[in-house]
Amino acid sequence: MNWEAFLAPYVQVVEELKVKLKGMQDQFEFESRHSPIEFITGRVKPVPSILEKANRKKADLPGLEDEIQDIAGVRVVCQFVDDIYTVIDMLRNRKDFTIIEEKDYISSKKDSGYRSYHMIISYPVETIHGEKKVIAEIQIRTLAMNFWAINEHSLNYKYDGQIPSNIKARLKGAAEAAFKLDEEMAKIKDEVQEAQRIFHKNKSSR
Ligand code: 0O2
Ligand code: 0O2
Repeated sequence: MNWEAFLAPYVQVVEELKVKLKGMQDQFEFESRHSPIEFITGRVKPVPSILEKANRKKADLPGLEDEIQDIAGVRVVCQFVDDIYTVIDMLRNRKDFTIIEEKDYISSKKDSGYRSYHMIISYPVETIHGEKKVIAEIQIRTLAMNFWAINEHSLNYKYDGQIPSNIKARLKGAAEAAFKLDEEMAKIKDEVQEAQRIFHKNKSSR
């Protein structure tokens, strides 16, 4: 298997999506509007993780591209929960890819406590052999959801997916605390945005 050749279109998708999403973020800033996007990250899944997931899903190499939907992954991190829905609406209105599936782990969190909104998209990439449709996953989450997920992810690595039950229980508690933090921040969002508007007005009238 020539992994470099296989992964090349995925590398391109991640790069293109990062540029496009960062472009959306910049436009909000040019217009002095609150950007629903705080930051963007992305990665192509490392080969050992692809093989491990293929094994877990009992996917054969030819079917790999359909079975593993997050070989190309881009993450959009937002300040507030309702920013997530603004981002979702903007993504639904785009014409440069099609949405295959949406997974709402915000209204129905996973057993682990994981919260996030996932969009699985089909993204057309131009290759020297013509257009290739590549499946990619966009994860949209708040800073608090992201903080929880990266810590839980590290622990999963440490314990090889078998997190001890006392730590699992703590993680569930931490997920609830992150959820409460998002709720509390939502309540003062208007205050924060009004302060930002006043700040911009004063700055531009100077
Ligand atoms: P792990 O634990 O093995 O995942 P940049 O130059 O900043 O654009 P960079 O530095 O290569 O890009 O990485 P980035 O985009 O900041 O990502 C940092 C970490 O977040 C990486 O973890 C990625 O695996 C993970 N990550 C980022 N975006 C996604 C995504 O959309 N999906 C998934 N599943 N993971 C993502 P590490 O450090 O490789 O460690
Ligand atoms: P990594 O290391 O981040 O790349 P499905 O076919 O829907 O059952 P799949 O593809 O696992 O299976 O979909 P799902 O559950 O939507 O998860 C896709 C990605 O979401 C994961 O990729 C993680 O990045 C993230 N995710 C899902 N559940 C959790 C969780 O409980 N904790 C954390 N921290 N992240 C989660 P990978 O390939 O599992 O991992």
